[in-house]
Amino acid sequence: MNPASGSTGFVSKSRLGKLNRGLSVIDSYKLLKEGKELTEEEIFLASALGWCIEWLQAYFLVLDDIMDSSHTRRGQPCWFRLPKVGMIAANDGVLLRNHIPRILKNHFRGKPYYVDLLDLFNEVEFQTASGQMIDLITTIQGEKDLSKYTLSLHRRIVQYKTAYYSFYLPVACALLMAGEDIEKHTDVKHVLVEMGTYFQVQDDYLDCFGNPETIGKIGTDIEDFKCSWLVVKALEICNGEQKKLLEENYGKPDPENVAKVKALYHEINLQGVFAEYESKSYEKLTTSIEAHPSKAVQAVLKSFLGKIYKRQK
Ligand code: GPP
Ligand code: MG
Ligand code: MG
Ligand code: MG
Repeated sequence: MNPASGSTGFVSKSRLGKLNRGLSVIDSYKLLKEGKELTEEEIFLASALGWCIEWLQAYFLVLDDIMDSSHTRRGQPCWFRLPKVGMIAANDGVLLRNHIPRILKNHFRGKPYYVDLLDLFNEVEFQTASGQMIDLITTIQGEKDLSKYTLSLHRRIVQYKTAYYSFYLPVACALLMAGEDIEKHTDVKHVLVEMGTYFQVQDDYLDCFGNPETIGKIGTDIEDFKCSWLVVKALEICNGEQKKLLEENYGKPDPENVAKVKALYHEINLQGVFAEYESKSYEKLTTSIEAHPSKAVQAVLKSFLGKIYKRQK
């Protein structure tokens, strides 16, 4: 029985991943085909690529939760938190990752775009691990200095750790399947990276202001001294006294310190600042999408944006 199903055998939706990234490959491919009925083989192959992205995501999350000392994921304890799992989770992560080249070899070996697919997954994994590295080394104990937390550092982190694998990768898979040269689609990549940046700002926002029941995870960014969009914005807005409060309380595990940071976020109305950022980002992204010459590509990008705008989870 699936461990998520409990005694009823019924798997509650909130305890599963949303599969957004995987499903986006199929959606994007359909839109690129402009209404032409897909063959069974095409649906199968697009689904296989979608699953490759889901394995990649599972691998990242299992390891990210260890690195972030997180507690819950998808409404359950993080995998490494299970007493019988512990650090075996690190090897499980590697096994999850190994599904990707195996699936690609099984189903795409004979395709003209096989090498490009392998290269794409390798490159995106490298970008993500590089972003994760910057995310982690900015929080090193003993070097806790909030003055380095700027929007440009935040942007670099989130672009690499989130945007490439979550947004560019599904569309790049669909483009390769459609016989396109992805090197020629730098404008599409640019819009998707912008969208991925907006998506991670939402993730940072939900870490503090989201409902753990809905997002399936308990935030740890304040405790972990993360270069979150919230702390960067707070530092921009705060007066001297408020900055001192942040310096004294940010990055400490004690719930009392965390509560003080959250109270400050409320006091300076970070929720309002985020709401404004959200609508401005939506407008900017829509303008960039509408500037694209292909209606099919516009449809792919608009469908992505529609899925994440004002998301609560
Ligand atoms: C999201 O950061 C980034 C990742 C999941 C990439 C991890 C990359 C590795 C190479 C392990 P996050 O920590 O804010 O995500 P969440 O809020 O879901 O924990
Ligand atoms: Mg995390
Ligand atoms: Mg992380
Ligand atoms: Mg997060």
